Amino acid sequence: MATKVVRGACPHDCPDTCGLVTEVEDGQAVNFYGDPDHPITQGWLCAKVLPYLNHVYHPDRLTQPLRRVGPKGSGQWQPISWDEAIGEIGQRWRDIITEYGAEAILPYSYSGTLGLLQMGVVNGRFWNRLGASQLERTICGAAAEFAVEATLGSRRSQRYEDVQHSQLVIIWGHNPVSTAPHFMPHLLQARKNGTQVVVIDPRRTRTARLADWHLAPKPGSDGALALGLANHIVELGLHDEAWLAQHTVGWPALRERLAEYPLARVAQITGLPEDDMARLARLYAETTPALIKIADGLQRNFNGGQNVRAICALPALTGQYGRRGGGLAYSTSGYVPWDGEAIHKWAECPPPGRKVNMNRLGAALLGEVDKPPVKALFVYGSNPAAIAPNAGRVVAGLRREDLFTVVHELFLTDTADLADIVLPATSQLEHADLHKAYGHTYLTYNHPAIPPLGESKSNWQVMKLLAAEMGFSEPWLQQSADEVLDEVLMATAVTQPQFVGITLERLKNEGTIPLTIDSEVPFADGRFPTPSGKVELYSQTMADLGLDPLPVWQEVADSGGQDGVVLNGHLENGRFPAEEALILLSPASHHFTTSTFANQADLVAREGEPFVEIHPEDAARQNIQTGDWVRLENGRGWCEFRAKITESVRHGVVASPKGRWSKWGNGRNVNWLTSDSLGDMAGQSTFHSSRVWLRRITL
Ligand SMILES: Nc1nc2c(c(=O)[nH]1)N[C@H]1C(S)=C(S)[C@@H](COP(=O)(O)OP(=O)(O)OC[C@H]3O[C@@H](n4cnc5c(=O)[nH]c(N)nc54)[C@H](O)[C@@H]3O)O[C@H]1N2
Ligand SMILES: Nc1nc2c(c(=O)[nH]1)N[C@H]1C(S)=C(S)[C@@H](COP(=O)(O)OP(=O)(O)OC[C@H]3O[C@@H](n4cnc5c(=O)[nH]c(N)nc54)[C@H](O)[C@@H]3O)O[C@H]1N2
Ligand code: SF4
Ligand SMILES: [Mo]
Repeated sequence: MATKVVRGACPHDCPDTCGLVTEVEDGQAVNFYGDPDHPITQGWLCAKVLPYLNHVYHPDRLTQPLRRVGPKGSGQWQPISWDEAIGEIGQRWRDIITEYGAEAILPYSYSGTLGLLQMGVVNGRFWNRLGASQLERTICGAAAEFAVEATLGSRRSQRYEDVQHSQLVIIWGHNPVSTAPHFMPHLLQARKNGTQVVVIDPRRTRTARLADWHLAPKPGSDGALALGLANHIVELGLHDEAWLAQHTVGWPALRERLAEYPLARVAQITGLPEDDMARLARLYAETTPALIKIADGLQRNFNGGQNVRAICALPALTGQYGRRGGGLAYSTSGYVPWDGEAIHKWAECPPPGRKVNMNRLGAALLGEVDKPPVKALFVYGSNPAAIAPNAGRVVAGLRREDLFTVVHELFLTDTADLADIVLPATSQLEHADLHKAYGHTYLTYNHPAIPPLGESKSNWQVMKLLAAEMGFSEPWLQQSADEVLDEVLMATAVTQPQFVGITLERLKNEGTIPLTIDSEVPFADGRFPTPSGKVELYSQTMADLGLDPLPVWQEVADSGGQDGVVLNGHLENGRFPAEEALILLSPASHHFTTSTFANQADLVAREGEPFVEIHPEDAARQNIQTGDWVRLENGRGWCEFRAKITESVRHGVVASPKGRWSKWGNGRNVNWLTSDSLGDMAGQSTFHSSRVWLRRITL
């Protein structure tokens, strides 16, 4: 039988955006592997996506639209046709629009796929035409994006392989072994050649285990650490006055601010020994090129935006920006600004004013948003019942009898369980798309490899059906996938020279094409696309928003859901004693992408039972041993885990990875404990600021 070889792109939330190869026989995918010709992938895939055919052909894949027949959440469904499903959605929406207006409809989506079409365009066109509420997509990295752009003007990073030129790499609150695996071979090669690798993380992560030096500060203390290191560098006279004078705004003011961060004070805040910080400051100042690599984990804190601002100041202090192997590696997203108008059609359909922050979903459904109330929810590419903070409130909101919820999904997730109508979605092997990356600058076209399973349809197909049902006649709501991709590519190339010559036809033929970036080294010309053209240590943008225009460390404590957030002070009252509070981190798991894959038996087996890591000192106080069942609780809720006693978390910190499906762990997961307060910038999530209390339980 003839084997067809089909090239694609990994759609999952990961900076590597791998090239995929699917071998197909008679419409069935029979073999699947990393594209050997993809410059980043180099023929290998991560542990999560390598067994992808188990995901695509999972026996639980949804294949038909379903209508709820029993009470919400009862698991009683009746298969219906697509015509019935779309007709019913249209009827319910029209009634809601008549009574409350279209802003009573809220689309909820995030990163099930990162495709230009199935995420980008799908998030824009139809919802703008409908006039639905806009979702503020702030759950992941909003504060860091905002902080980095305010400071440097754009999100640009050097190429993974350029780490070969770094003499020192500080990986700060980031765990690339799990979350950016294709960076690792380059880092390990560099290390072999003498590059020093330092990891700053309250947990001894898989990445930290491979480093020369691991420092474990208290969560949320990074701003103080960065400013303390900067202060010490200035005290030693190791900063680069000339570079600062030429390339930055606000250095004199920042210099004054730094005096507030002597190492003695910073040691109190971070819990790190003064000597270690002094050594790190000297190492950083005396080693060139020195790279700081961050991602988003570290900024999911109340003070996360300012902490990132403080970190961004360090490479300026020692003149590391613009050097090959130096500076800051955060994201390459700034190189690929798709044409917004082509995606959203704002000119024809100005978006309505009403915005809902996705971190506040539970609160919004329970009445925080009332003009108009949210009466209909349409969820796709996301599993909010499992991944949004303060899950108890999200679930209570989803259980509202008067809320009409549609979930478009591959599986009956925790969220789909609470829907009124479930629509079956295609997997990446079943639809077309185009992918950029946030860790590199290649574009990759995803050819559909196999026909849709059962009656499943892609996000864009569903938008087209809904548009027709609502009577919208705009041609841009009925284009084919390739017509949409072509339009966005062409529109983007008009203003972005890096796209010139990159056509859809070439992408379809060649699979992966690099953008033409004028310099491989970010900011090599010494120009920063900020209003001043310089690194904005002092940011007028921040000042205009009422934020501190200089990097600052703010002490912030979560109330644990007892009575709001306490700024610059300690919470003493409440049901739980403040002195026994622990900080809960819920980082990326190695074998799932947030909740994607957490229903796949082979990967669940490798990840093990839901567990929480506890430092021996914290465990000893309650006589907890590895293997015991423990309950974490706070004012928001509780969840039970197997205890793992380990020194890989610092004391005062417990860690349990994100992404478990609640229905497979006594109906709850870690997000029943997490904070849904917003961070200091851009409406950011604050998962890692969550305070919890620990106790042993007997089952
Ligand atoms: N295997 C796997 N890969 C993934 C994902 C996944 O779920 N699994 N998720 C994807 C997504 S959605 C994203 S956004 C990225 C995230 O990529 P990363 O940011 O690398 O991942 P996280 O585990 O969220 O956070 C990184 C580290 O931050 C640490 N941390 C938390 N709070 C603090 C703090 O206050 N200070 C410091 N210094 N460190 C802190 C955590 O202990 C954690 O080890 O990964 C993507 N890749
Ligand atoms: N406790 C805690 N929670 C967290 C975080 C944390 O650090 N700690 N991190 C947060 C972060 S960084 C992120 S990015 C979010 C991610 O949260 P989500 O964006 O919700 O991501 P996933 O959990 O991967 O769920 C994606 C869903 O989309 C579905 N899907 C995939 N492809 C398609 C498609 O083409 N069409 C449709 N209709 N559906 C599709 C998948 O089956 C899956 O159920 O989680 C957040 N949650
Ligand atoms: S999740 Fe990341 S590393 Fe894994 S295949 Fe996808 S892009 Fe590659
Ligand atoms: Mo994310």
